[in-house]
Amino acid sequence: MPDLSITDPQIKEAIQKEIDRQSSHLELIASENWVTDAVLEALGSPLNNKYAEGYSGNRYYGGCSVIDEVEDLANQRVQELFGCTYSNVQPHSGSQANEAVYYALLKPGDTVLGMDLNGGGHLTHGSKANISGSYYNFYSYGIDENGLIDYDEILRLAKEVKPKLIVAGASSYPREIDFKRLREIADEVGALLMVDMAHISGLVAAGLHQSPIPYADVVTSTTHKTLRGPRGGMILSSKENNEKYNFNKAVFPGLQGGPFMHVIAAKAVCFKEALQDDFKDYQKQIVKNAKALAEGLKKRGMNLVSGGTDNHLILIDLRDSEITGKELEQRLDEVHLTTNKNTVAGDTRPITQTSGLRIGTPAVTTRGLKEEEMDKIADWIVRVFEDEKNIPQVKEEVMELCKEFPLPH
Ligand code: DSN
Repeated sequence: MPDLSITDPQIKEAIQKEIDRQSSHLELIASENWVTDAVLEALGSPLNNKYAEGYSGNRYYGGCSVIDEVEDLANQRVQELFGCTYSNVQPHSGSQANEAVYYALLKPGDTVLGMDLNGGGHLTHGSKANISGSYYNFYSYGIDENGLIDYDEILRLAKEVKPKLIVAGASSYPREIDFKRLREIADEVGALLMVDMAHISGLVAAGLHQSPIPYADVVTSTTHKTLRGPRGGMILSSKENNEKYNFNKAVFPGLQGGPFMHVIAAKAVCFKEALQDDFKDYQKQIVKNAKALAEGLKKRGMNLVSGGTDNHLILIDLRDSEITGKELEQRLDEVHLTTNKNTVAGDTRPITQTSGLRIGTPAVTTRGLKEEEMDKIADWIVRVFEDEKNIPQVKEEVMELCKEFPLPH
């Protein structure tokens, strides 16, 4: 077979350019990571070629015996990893997993209580711009003046709006979430509880964050953030709940057609990696790095939402600054520090500008950076924030560090 450089030099070149960009930049987007060569090998395998609509032992296509083995392995491993009795590894993304759960549990117009986008929630937690906010009657809870989830306020709201479902979990909340308390609130108002643990699933797998599994009726996640697997989603629950709500049917044929078997194989590889002891060490380092970065930013005068972090991410609060989230993101891009602008609670700027900047440590931790380097990153962010004239010098220093820490493969 001819190489891609012969059959499609434009795409080959684009891939090489992206590899070069990833090598020469520090990746600080909280939802991104580096996968192992093993995960990439499964993703690039001929399993891509197989249609397998249905589930193991009950497919709509012939030739699925090997595919069944792969999907069974993925399910066994993820259930061992998170201590649950049901999983569905077919959702193509976290958003698809969330929509499938809504489809299984709700009817259009049903009332749901989820976390507001500005407080840290995800688009699929009821944003008007998303199908969730359009098909279902979503109400939102946010964070208090200290940047923390106010559980009493959630209870008050839940009593007022009487949701059928409470959605917990977040995309930009830097603190640990109390799932036990949310279960109590759900029980008090007779609601179901769904937890979207996409951002923190690696921390949960390593036992560094309270697991939602014992408390939620159903848990969704992506597989590519702290969990460090291929891009994709999954649903976790109990056998009994799947019998009751039929999550499988909601995923297929409800929402999706054929599963991406190469991605499911890569998920299986990721779950095996996450079951190893060194995965726990990796997750511990992610949190140590985030704390060191938060301290480095704070001691240099930056405001952080909630004053710090318990997990893998930090949210810089720029509401008092003339510089918007977008401007800081652009300045940091120039020095090869990749971050993303983010709305924050009380944000008065448009979503295209924002008053926040989200920073995460999973990818740089995979690259081998530790607390010492986190302090350097804090210093660079603050120098670039304070004066654009520092950009050329900081860029040089960032690129030097990138050379010291080559990509893991
Ligand atoms: N888009 C993801 C993130 O960056 O957090 C959430 O799905």
